[in-house]
Amino acid sequence: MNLEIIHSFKSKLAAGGAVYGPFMKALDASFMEITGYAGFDFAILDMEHGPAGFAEMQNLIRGATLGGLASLVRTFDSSESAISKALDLGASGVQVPQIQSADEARAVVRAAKYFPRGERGVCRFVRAAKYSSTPRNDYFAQANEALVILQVEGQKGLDALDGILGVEGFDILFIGPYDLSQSLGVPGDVANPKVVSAISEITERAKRAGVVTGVFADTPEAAKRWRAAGIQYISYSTDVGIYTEACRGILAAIKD
Ligand code: 3PY
Ligand code: MG
Repeated sequence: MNLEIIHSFKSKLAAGGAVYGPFMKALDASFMEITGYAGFDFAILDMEHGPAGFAEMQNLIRGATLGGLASLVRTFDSSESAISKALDLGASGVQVPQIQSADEARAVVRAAKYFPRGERGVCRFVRAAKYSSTPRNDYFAQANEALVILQVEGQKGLDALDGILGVEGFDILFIGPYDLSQSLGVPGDVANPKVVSAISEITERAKRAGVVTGVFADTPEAAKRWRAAGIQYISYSTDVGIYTEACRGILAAIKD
């Protein structure tokens, strides 16, 4: 894990600023470097909807670090192994989908932190500890700095929101508009007033609880709107979506 990157990410948030980054599905670490060199703050390496396994993940994390990006692994679920394997590879943090209760949120924090915050499986012969080169006491203290991001994106999560917001030890509550749209009966229609008002309500409740929020946006207008509403962690589109739009834009500009 790269502490400098984690500290710079956290200090931007603590100063009330915003951080921006795309979800990544591509398996080539060059795209992680490119994303960082282009000026994004973080990348979300997607194990929920992307093809990468853990072996690819470690190279993607290396690429992110070279590009100066915080590497946040979206785990495929909230299991202990999905979380600790991603952190062992040296990710800056984990982003866990579909959190549905305060108990589940507490279990995620327990799996992501060492004593006294949690019960993360202990091994220092991992990339995150420079394969044992980091002195052991330093490693176990530093490792608890890794970011924990919880996704709330369904009716059950909404029903349990106050309990989830009260859990100690996570950094950001992330709202997933797409899954939310499905659970509100308008699948995929993320601009629907039902979805927009649910996101606004979650944001306001999180603000009152002193919790930093994040959201996914796939248009510049949505990203700006949510930033203006006080959301600080703005995940913008995906590597493949950005590439698709760029290809279409180029063709539209050059074809008769
Ligand atoms: C969602 O919108 O459901 C996400 O998980 C992020 O795109
Ligand atoms: Mg989702």
